[in-house]
Amino acid sequence: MKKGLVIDREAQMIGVYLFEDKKVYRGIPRKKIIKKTKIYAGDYVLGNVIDSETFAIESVEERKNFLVRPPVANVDKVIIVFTLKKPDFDSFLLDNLLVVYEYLGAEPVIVFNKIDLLNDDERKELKRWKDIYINAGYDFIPVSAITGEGIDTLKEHIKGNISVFAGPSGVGKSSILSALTGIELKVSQISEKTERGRHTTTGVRLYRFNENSFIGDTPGFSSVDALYFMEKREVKNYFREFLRYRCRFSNCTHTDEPGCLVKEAVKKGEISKERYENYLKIIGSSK
Ligand SMILES: Nc1nc2c(ncn2[C@@H]2O[C@H](COP(=O)(O)OP(=O)(O)OP(=O)(O)O)[C@@H](O)[C@H]2O)c(=O)[nH]1
Ligand SMILES: [Mg+2]
Ligand SMILES: [Zn+2]
Repeated sequence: MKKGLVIDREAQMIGVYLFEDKKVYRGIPRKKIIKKTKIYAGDYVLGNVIDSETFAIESVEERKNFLVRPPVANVDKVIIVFTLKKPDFDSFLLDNLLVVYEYLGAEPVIVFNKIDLLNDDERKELKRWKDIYINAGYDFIPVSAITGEGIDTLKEHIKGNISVFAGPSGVGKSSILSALTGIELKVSQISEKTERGRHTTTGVRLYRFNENSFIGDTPGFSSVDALYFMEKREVKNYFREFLRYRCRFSNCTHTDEPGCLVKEAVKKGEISKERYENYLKIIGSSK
C-alpha cells in the first residue's frame, strides 16, 4: 500500500497527494471506511493506485490534531499573521489565538506582515512586540509579502510540515501564501460569499511547496474566544511563560493569591504586562 496526504477536500472530491509518486490522485474511499471515518484535508491515508487517476483509500491514519476552522487534520504549525498597521495590531486576539492553538496541539508561529509600511518609530514598536513574544517563548517573524523580506526565514520554519494560516482579514495571509509557493491566489480558495454576504467554507485545499511542505489558506476572522474551547481555569496552562513559575499554590490562578510568582514576575518585568492583562481579560477578571 502507498501513503498519501489528502490535500483537497470539497464536497465529494478528495484529492490525495502520493509521496512516492509525487502526484495527485482522485481518492475513492472503500465502502468499509466511509461509514467509520470522515476524511479531511490533512489526513494521511493508505491505499492502492487503481489507474493513472484513481487511488483507492483503504484506511485513514489516526489524527494528531484537528482544527475546526478551517477543517484540517494533523496541523503541525499555525502561522498566525498580524500587522502593526493596516489593520492595527490587536494583541488580545493574538493572545487568544495562541492559547487556542496551543490547546489544540498545533505549534503557533507569529508572523508580522507589511513591514515595508513601517517608519522608524513603528519599527521600534514592532521590535518591542517581538521581544515580548520571543521572551514568552514563541517564534516571531517579521515579513513583507510585497518586498519578500523575511519570507525565506518563514519558509525554513514551516519546511516539511502541514501549516495553515490564521489571523484577521486583510493582514495578507493569501499574499504570504503566494509569496511562499509562487501560486497566485486570485480569490480566497476556501471561502465564498453567500447571497447573504456571509463567508462560508466550501472546501479546503493544501498547497504544496518545497517538496514536502503543505500550506492551507484560511479566511480571516475578527474574534476568537479561548473560553469557547476550554474552562477558565485551564487558560493559565497555555500562557507559555507562566509555566516557568511555581506559585505557592499549585492551582494558583495568578489573580489574587498570596505567593503568586507570576504576578511578581509581571512587576519585575519578566512577564509582559500586556500579556498578563490579556490573560486577565480572557478569564474575565480584568479590572
Ligand atoms: N504594503 C503591503 N501590503 C500588503 C502586504 N501583503 C499584503 N498586502 C495587501 O493587503 C491586502 C490584503 O491582503 P490579503 O492577502 O488578501 O489578506 P488576507 O489576510 O488573505 O485577507 P482575508 O482573505 O480577507 O482574510 C491586499 O491589498 C494586499 O495587496 C505587504 O507585505 N505589504
Ligand atoms: Mg485571504
Ligand atoms: Zn500564581
